[in-house]
Amino acid sequence: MTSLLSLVVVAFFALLFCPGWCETYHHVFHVKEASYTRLCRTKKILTVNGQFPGPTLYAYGGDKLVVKVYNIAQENVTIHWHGVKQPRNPWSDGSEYITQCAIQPGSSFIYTITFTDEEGTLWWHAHNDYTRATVHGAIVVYPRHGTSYPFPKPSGEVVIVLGEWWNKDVNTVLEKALETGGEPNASDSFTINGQPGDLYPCSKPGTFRMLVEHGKTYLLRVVNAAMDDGLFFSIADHLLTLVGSDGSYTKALTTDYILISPGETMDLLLKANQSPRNLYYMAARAFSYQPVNNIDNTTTTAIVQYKSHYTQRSTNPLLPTLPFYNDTEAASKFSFSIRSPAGMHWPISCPQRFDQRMIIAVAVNELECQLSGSCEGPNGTRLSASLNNISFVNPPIDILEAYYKGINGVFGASFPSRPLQYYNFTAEYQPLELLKPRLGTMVRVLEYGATVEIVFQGTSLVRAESHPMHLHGFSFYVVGWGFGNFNEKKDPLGYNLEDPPLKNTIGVPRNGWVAVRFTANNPGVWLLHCHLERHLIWGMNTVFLVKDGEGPGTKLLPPPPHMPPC
Ligand SMILES: *[C@@H]1O[C@H](CO)[C@@H](O)[C@H](O)[C@H]1NC(C)=O
Ligand SMILES: *[C@@H]1O[C@H](CO)[C@@H](O)[C@H](O)[C@H]1NC(C)=O
Ligand SMILES: *[C@@H]1O[C@H](CO)[C@@H](O)[C@H](O)[C@H]1NC(C)=O
Ligand SMILES: *[C@@H]1O[C@H](CO)[C@@H](O)[C@H](O)[C@H]1NC(C)=O
Ligand SMILES: *[C@@H]1O[C@H](CO)[C@@H](O)[C@H](O)[C@H]1NC(C)=O
Ligand SMILES: *[C@@H]1O[C@H](CO)[C@@H](O)[C@H](O)[C@H]1NC(C)=O
Ligand SMILES: *[C@@H]1O[C@H](CO)[C@@H](O)[C@H](O)[C@H]1NC(C)=O
Ligand SMILES: [Cu+2]
Repeated sequence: MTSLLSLVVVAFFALLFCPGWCETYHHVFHVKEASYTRLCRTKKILTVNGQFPGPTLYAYGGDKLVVKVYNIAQENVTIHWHGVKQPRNPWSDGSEYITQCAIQPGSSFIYTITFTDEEGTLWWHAHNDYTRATVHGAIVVYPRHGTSYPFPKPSGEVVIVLGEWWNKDVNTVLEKALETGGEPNASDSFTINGQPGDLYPCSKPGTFRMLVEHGKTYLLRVVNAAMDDGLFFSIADHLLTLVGSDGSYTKALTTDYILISPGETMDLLLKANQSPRNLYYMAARAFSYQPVNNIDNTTTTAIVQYKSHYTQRSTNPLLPTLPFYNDTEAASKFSFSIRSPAGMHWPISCPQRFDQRMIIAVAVNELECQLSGSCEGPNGTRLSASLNNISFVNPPIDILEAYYKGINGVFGASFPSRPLQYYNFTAEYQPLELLKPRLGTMVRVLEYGATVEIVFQGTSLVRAESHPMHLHGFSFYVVGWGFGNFNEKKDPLGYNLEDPPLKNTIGVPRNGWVAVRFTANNPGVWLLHCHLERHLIWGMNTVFLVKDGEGPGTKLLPPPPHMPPC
């Protein structure tokens, strides 16, 4: 009798999450070193299955992937499935010190990746130290069986992974930065599908080529897997039509360039409607406010080539014009034009009211130098970063384990819902006494089902920058943004609650703010962080601990049999 009842309950939830046919697919990832030659030199990098970028995973809406990760390299690794909500199962989220300890050399771990409403393009990447520089790949989620895209089916599709290449070993870059307290060295090139492209030395033969047929439309699934820079991206003489981002569809938005922050994905339709006789570059370049000598100001390219015997291969491809590297207007204009489809077939579930509003000040900070000499941060200090003035300190064991087993002393629960101190967040000059953060391992506890608004307030402490904020375990609706300080009385009046885009990563405008809303209906332990890797390393993160709900299907799942030990 009970088993019959539980069968009915299971069938009910299977139908709820998976009205069509859903499948489970198995994959094996071997994390290992491989030799790659770029920019005239050969070096060993950490890869999955020897590939850079790593393998693309394919699924249909509602499917499940099971990935067994063997670490046969010399260093620790964890893998995060960026943008997959993983309902009730943070055990497979892959963030080191938050939901698991590292998979150490010689050991393995099985991740279960459960898709629900995600469709479009997502990605996976390592989530410890600087390993994600080369350990990453795309996830393609086709429409759930029996459904279709909200746009005409394209004739073909191509995954475009934007990345970075360092001539030095990335671990050395990180170690050096942490040791000296200064900025990590900028990369030596950006890459498109692992290739720097024609404008870099020794790179022409490998340049990625996309072949198109005149008159056809293609879907570009663009992922920004770069570590430290947003990227402007464009294709010479061609318009791009955005139709999806971060695993959700959008209203069609036609543009001649896009801005894509680290962590974001963009699904773009490309109509091959220009002269087949020319070659066209697709190109990407940094969007950054780093001091001039600290940014990689180079341009990566790939070639769009028409399948036609008329193509004059000897001609130089046309280069698109990209916005200038510090063009805030161009960045915000694109980012905040994105909208949800929000029609009858694509209902949105944006909370119209909220149980709590959090205001989170996002800041770069300074700490005292701990070297005998002076550090390489501003004025001889050591660089740091914080959310609401708390610079996150990694705990000795992961927070999820401590929460699940009731182990005390690993984290505190007092992450403030507002800045403890109000100041002119975006002032041109900041008082020096504000620059030093508190250190701590603080989480914010959320009740199951609470509707939450977060206003990310950019600050000019140390240096005003644009911060791509990413939340694990959820997507959120981006309901408002502006420059300057958030005004709690006036600014909410201008919110878009009609067709806000559903995202998992959003760039906080430089010296500005952005407001997002979500429902805390996914019990577990979920990381919130800036997706600029150097800021994450410096502590620009916190954790939401979402409590269990009352009813069936609202509680954290038990851990798999073998979690990696610390
Ligand atoms: C960083 O760049 C500086 C100057 O170009 C160089 O001297 C230093 O060796 C680099 N450090 C690393 C770790 O790449
Ligand atoms: C960055 O590159 C662009 C185009 O290649 C160039 O116009 C600009 O002067 C460069 N900026 C710096 C700071 O090097
Ligand atoms: C953008 O860069 C240019 C040249 O490097 C500089 O003159 C200008 O002040 C910068 N703008 C901002 C807002 O930083
Ligand atoms: C905050 O600083 C900005 C930039 O310097 C300035 O324009 C603004 O007036 C200041 N706001 C207040 C309330 O002082
Ligand atoms: C952050 O906290 C430290 C230590 O309490 C304090 O000195 C500093 O002024 C605070 N900064 C801000 C921006 O609140
Ligand atoms: C560096 O120190 C000078 C002099 O005390 C001060 O004016 C400046 O704001 C400081 N800059 C930073 C980023 O700490
Ligand atoms: C690898 O992970 C283990 C377990 O968390 C940790 O004890 C060790 O220090 C890590 N090694 C490195 C090099 O980070
Ligand atoms: Cu940041």
